[in-house]
Parts: sequence; structure tokens; C-alpha cells
Amino acid sequence: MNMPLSAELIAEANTRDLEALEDDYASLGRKLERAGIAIDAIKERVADFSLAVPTWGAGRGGTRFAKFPIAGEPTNIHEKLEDCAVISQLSRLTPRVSPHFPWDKVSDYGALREEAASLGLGFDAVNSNTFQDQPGQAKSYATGSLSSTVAATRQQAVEHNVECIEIGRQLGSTDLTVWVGDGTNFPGQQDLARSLDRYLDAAAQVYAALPDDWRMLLEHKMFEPAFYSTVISDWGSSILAAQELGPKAKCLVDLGHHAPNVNIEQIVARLHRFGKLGGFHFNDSKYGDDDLDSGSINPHQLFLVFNELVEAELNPREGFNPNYMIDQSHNVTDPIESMLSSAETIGACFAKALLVDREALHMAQEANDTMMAFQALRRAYNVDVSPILAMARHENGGAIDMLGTYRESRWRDRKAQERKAVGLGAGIV
Ligand code: AFD
Ligand code: MN
Ligand code: MN
Repeated sequence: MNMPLSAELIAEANTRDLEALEDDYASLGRKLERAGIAIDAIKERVADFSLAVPTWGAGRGGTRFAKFPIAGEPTNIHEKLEDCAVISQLSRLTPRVSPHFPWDKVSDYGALREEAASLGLGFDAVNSNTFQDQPGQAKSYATGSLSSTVAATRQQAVEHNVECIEIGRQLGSTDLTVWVGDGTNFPGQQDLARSLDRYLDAAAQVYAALPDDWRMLLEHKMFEPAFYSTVISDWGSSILAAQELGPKAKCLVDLGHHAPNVNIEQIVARLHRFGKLGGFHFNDSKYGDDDLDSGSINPHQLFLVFNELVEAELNPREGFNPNYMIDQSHNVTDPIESMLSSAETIGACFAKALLVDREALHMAQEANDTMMAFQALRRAYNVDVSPILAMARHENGGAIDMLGTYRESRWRDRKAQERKAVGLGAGIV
């Protein structure tokens, strides 16, 4: 293995932080023991938990209008893999990378898979891109892609998705995530029913190309780039499409793709109830954005989502195997730091959800004891689980203090000497 940061640097930093961590871990262990919870069992679950990071999140995205790159940003898939390996090495929570094509195109995918493996990384869901035109492309996506009124454009979008599956096979992926930027900005611009017909017809052609053990994850988004209607606007459209396509089609929930205040945890429960919960893109949002660090605005919502996931795992119905991924494109932070902060928060919400006294919760629910049901969740949410996460990381070779160790490594400064500068380019990813 060819890990990007020196193991000695991490070990030295951990030596400084270990005594305090052991103290905090023992104290939390005693507190949890009084509630009948073995802290080591929670730590083991956290150690087994994992997330993917997006290649496009390794660079600075932008606001809607501009991009302010930082020195040392990655400019190609090889450099992105290196940065993803830094995140994985420090957090021990993100061993997989989700690539996006054609952005991450190379000539030899076998070699790319080996390169990732040498950094301790595997590949997660492959993402197609039919929301942008590429140089030399025959048809424009200005009229949409899988739902375009132009048959040849729909065909091009189908072929691109099929190509992504082929690339994914070579990389060891088993999921194709499809987000289309299709939709309208004006009432009357397109027929709302017929545009969905066209999408379903084209998506079925992509579905037909899926290998047996693959899934097609449909990502809904109610806004952007079309602000009046999008073709897969919400979880309702998503589950209907997934049901029509077949058992390998599932729904992917990007937390930032809903109207403000939508009850996302209930959507999660509903999708699971019908065997259609395919996965997540974790991020947070305040208004109409979808790229803030996970839990930075509403960590409680993230906890409630994980509470549903723990319930779902205990009641698998038609299986339970959601794909967990971060989807963020940062514009004012170092992307590595933001993904470390998100991984920490996501892991913490999972750990808190594991702490919920399920028996007490279910009994209170059955007895209609609203306050005690609420308190069962609140007690778990109030616990500071950071020593559990830090101990799991430390035992797996990660950093107790991830951000401190990252800064001490001077990774970004060192990369600024080696990597070519990013062009100014347009904003948001
Ligand atoms: C856009 C979308 C969506 C998607 C991502 C990558 O909002 O979240 O997952 O692009 O295709 O940001
Ligand atoms: Mn997304
Ligand atoms: Mn998004």
C-alpha cells in the first residue's frame, strides 16, 4: 500500500492525543454501561461503517456565479484519488470513491482500478453526466437528455449511461447513479406527462443494459438547473419510475434535493417500506443549496435519518443495502477538510442512532406515551459520541484529531508546489 500521508506523522499526533481520548472513552463507557450499552459494541459497528466520497467533491466547486480555486487542488482523476486517499487514511470511514464520467475518463480502467487499490481505495457507484455538453459531442443536452424531445439526443444519453456501466464493470462498481438535469423553466415549456414518458422509455433502455448484480440508482432533485419542473423532481416520481423500471432500480436520496423543511426521514422510511431505498448523497442545505457539509445546518435531521436506517436494518423487508455517499462540492473550505468534517458527522449520527433504546422507544410508541418516545430519541441524540469515533479511527490507523493532523501534514501546501493550477472556470458542480 502506498498511503499518501506518513504513518509516523499520524502515530505521533495520536500519541499526543491518546491519553485524553482514553480518559473520555472510559468515562463515556461508564455512562453508557449504566444504560446497559457496551461501548465497544458500538465502536465495532462504527468501525464497520463506511461511506464513499465523490471525485467531484475533491476539488472546489463554486457558487452559482464563480469559482475561487485554492492552490494545490487536484485537476485530474489521479490527483483526486490521492486526495480521497488522504480522507480515507485519516478518517478510516471512506474507503471508496464514486467517479463521474466523462470527467474522470482515462484510457485504461484496469490500471486506474489498480492505482486506486494501491491507495487503499475501491470504486463505488459510477455517475453519468448528461447535464452538460462535452467538446465534440454530436447532440446538445439543451433540450434535456433521457427525456429530450429529440430522439437522437435521448439515444446519445442512453449510450453514455451504457458506456458508464461498461466502465464501472472494469472498475469493480455495481451501481449506476443517474441524475438528469432535465426539466423546464416555464409553464408550458414541455408536456409534463410526455416528458416523463420519454424519460421512462430511455431509462428502460439503460436498465436493460445492467448486469445481473447491478443496481440503477435514480436521484431526484426538485430544483436546478430547471426551476419550474424537473423530470424526476421528488421521491414520488423517483419511486414510481423505479417501480416501473424493475427490481434493480432503486431511489437515491440526496439530502439537499428537497424543498426546505421536507420530512426526509419519513421519505427514507417510505422508500424502505417498498424495497426501493437505494442509497444516499449526504450533504446539508439551508435554502436551495445542496453542497454544505453534512449536518452543518441540521444535524438533528441527519440523526433522524439514521434512526430510520437503524430501524430499517432491524426490519429488512425486501433487503437492506443502501449505498452511502457524500455529495458535496465546497466553495469556501479545503475540500479534504470538509469531507473529513462530514464523515465525522455522518458517523456520529449513525453511532447516536445505535444508542437509541429501541425497546423503550417501541414500548412508548405502542403505549402512545409521546413524551417517553421522544425522550428515547433525545437521550441518544444528546450523547457526545466523538470518543467512540476517535477510538475506532485510532485503532484502525486513522487520526484521533483528523483536522489537526491534516494541517500538520501540510498536504495542500506540498501539493501546491507539485500540481498545476486550476483554471478559473465556471461555478457550481
Ligand atoms: C449535481 C446534482 C446531484 C448530482 C451531482 C453529480 O445536484 O447532486 O449527484 O451533480 O452528478 O450536483
Ligand atoms: Mn447528489
Ligand atoms: Mn446535488
